[in-house]
Amino acid sequence: MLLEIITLFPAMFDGPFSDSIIKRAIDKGLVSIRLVNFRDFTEDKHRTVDDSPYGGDPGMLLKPEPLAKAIVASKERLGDSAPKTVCLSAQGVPLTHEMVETLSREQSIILVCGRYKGIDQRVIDKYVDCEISVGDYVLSGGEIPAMIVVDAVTRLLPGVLGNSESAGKDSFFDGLLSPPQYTRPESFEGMKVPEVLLSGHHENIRIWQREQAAKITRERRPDVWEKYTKKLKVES
Ligand code: 4F9
Repeated sequence: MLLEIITLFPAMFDGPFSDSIIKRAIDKGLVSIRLVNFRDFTEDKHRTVDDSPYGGDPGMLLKPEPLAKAIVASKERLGDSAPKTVCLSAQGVPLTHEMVETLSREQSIILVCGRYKGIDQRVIDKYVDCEISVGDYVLSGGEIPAMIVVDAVTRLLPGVLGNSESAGKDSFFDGLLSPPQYTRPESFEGMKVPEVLLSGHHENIRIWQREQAAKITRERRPDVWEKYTKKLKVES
């Protein structure tokens, strides 16, 4: 997969992309990530990327020309007639595992990281396919959300995870949160590992894990629980 990330702060990505699973995926040639600083697409002496919004609201907006030029340059370089172009913004649709799976099947993706009060709407209308939010809180920009998308998508690419890490049993894979997990020692600061997990009775262990997963999903994420029960009804 080819990724191009359009940002004013390419150095923010150095750390997260130079360790662990993303680094391994890059080293194996399974994903290639190019960082593009759209300030390089300005043409004025001051390399201006922002301007005040029409309508008189306070704060600054990203002006359209440098961003649009950077997106067009990425599209040309990718050689994909229609690379998925995604903007990270608080106005986006909330990211879900299904969206991550869909994105992981793309040949190439352009991620556009907004800053300040956002981006001139005409860039979104003409050049962006979808806007994604990673949660209902305001961040300083789209860079960390872009890292989240890259992490979530990269681990689904064929060959990235080894067998022991396989994505199949992760939270949300089967629509529920993961049950609590334990490792050695059997007793830690007076707290015991639940008896059933030590029993060696695989059927009972699975039943217990299902019950726990259902319980915490119901309690903590009624939204996820509702989606899960609806899906069960459709399937039966
Ligand atoms: C982007 C928040 C994606 C949540 C970008 C300010 C953002 C965001 N998800 N907030 N700029």
